[in-house]
Amino acid sequence: MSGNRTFTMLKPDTVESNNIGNVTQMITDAGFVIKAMKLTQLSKDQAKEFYSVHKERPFYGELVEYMTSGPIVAAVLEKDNAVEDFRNLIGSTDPSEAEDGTIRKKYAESKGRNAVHGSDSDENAQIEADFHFNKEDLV
Ligand code: DAT
Ligand code: MG
Repeated sequence: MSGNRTFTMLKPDTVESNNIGNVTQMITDAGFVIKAMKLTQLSKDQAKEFYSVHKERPFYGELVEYMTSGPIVAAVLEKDNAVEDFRNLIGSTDPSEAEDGTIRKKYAESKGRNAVHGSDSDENAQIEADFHFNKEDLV
């Protein structure tokens, strides 16, 4: 996967508040093309592995609990400069610091329950997409 793809999850708060459609609309309006998408629920082991980079952080347990509290939507997105452009579209981790017009400004409840995930590098986008999808799942 080169610099034109990123990986996202619409987190449990987005699914629970019935905002899958609204958030997906913001993503496609911003020019991203959906290459793969599925509604799924993470097991504890999957969430621990996905967020293992944060395992020493004080919020790790809370993060794993939250990410396994309900279904999520995992997706692979394509656009030029996908990783950076998607981070700009989602906004700061803490929604109180997120810019107007970003997904987190509009839909995130808090720094913990912050509506969406976006990969932070091309390398991680590839790893995260592979975590959730097989090659044949991508259109
Ligand atoms: P981002 O999701 O913006 O890439 P991150 O990679 O630093 O942020 O952290 C991953 C997730 O962990 C984040 O989306 C929500 C949670 N998190 C981060 N910092 C937190 C904090 N101080 N308190 C509670 N949850 C936090
Ligand atoms: Mg991150």
